[in-house]
Amino acid sequence: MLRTRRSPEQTAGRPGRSVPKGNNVVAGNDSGNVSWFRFFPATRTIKAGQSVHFSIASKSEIHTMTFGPQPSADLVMVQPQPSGPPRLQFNPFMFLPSDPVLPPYTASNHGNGFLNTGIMDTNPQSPPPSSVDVTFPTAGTFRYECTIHPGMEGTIKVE
Ligand SMILES: [Cu+2]
Repeated sequence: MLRTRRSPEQTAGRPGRSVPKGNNVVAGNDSGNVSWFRFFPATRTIKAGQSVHFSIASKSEIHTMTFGPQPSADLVMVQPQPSGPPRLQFNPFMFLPSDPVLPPYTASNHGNGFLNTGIMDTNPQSPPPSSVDVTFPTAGTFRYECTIHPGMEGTIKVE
């Protein structure tokens, strides 16, 4: 009998096992002490007018789904003061939702296609949500990134 052996890379963690079905995208995944800074699946295809249900699986990380231009590479904003030390402030464009209620994504939100879910986490005691729905009324290919983890990116294809 012929058997297929899996390499250690294929069996360790196996993030592919967690790929959700339907119009779901899951950010991150924990596997033992390893956190996967990826979106599952990396590309999700939906029909125009449908919504994507973004959620977070990682118990140890926070993530955002941010469309359009990335707000800034700087997690912390430095504001010089007339006197004394500069004021340090977390960049709200990275952490907070772009809108009080997320509107449909049209690639021209805020004039430049910016839409940020804001931080999500899995802690029910904390203010950030663990899931967000975004509706895509028009066809197109829309890239998004996590502002917290450079290189953590995904694509929504709307047909
Ligand atoms: Cu992230």
